[in-house]
Amino acid sequence: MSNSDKRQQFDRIDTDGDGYITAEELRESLDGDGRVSEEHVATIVRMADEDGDRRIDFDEYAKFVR
Ligand SMILES: [Ca+2]
Ligand SMILES: [Ca+2]
Repeated sequence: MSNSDKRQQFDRIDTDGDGYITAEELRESLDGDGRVSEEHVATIVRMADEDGDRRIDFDEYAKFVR
């Protein structure tokens, strides 16, 4: 995936446009039909979050989806 594709995905998930994906935003993007649990989303954020601020910035996202 190219960096600009990732950027587009990232921007789609980051609905408030602050440059960070929160668990809430991620859940909304994944949770089309209410089947994604909060726990599952929290696990994804923990795996992707490298600096421990509990948000996913673009660098973290780009590495995670590589
Ligand atoms: Ca955001
Ligand atoms: Ca982070």
